[in-house]
Amino acid sequence: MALLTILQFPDLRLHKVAAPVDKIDASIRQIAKDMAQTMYAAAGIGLAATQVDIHQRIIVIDISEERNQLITLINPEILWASEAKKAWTEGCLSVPNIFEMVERPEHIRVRAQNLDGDFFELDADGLLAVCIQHEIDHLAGKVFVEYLSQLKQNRVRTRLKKQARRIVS
Ligand code: K1U
Ligand code: ZN
Repeated sequence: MALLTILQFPDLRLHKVAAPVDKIDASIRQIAKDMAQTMYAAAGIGLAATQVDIHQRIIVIDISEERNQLITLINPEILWASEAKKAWTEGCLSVPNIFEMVERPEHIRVRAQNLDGDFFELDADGLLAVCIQHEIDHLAGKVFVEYLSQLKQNRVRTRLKKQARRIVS
């Protein structure tokens, strides 16, 4: 297993669109394992392959407090999203120390494949629904700060630049 490097916003590679996985083989299973290890090491609740510069439709998620309920979604697609929306505070391992409210559909149904290639459907609400939508956005090259007003996005960029300067000095 290996820890992967997480790309940091505004790295342009975060905006690449991920391709579908056509064969779920040993190399895909290894990527998913490494992604899970990277997510746990970074204390995140989700990670999309895009964030580790792998542009294939692979997501790992674990929202459990015990950190023992790993969900791997290969080729995830949202089948249905509720009209009802809810705002949650989101964070992102690619945008460190920035937490902002984003409004998204409250309930979703997702279809994906597991590591054996079997299709499954998942109904999600609450934090799981938020996290799945956030990760599927990454696969489309979208970072959560893009939901914010231009003014807030500029403030985020300024805060990230200041953080980076603090780390260097
Ligand atoms: O995509 C990522 O970078 C992972 C991200 C997932 C996420 C968290 C919160 C809302 C939507 C998506 C994180 O894990 S950020 C760090 C974190 O553990 C966290 C932040 C806020 C609330 C709960 C957890
Ligand atoms: Zn993220």
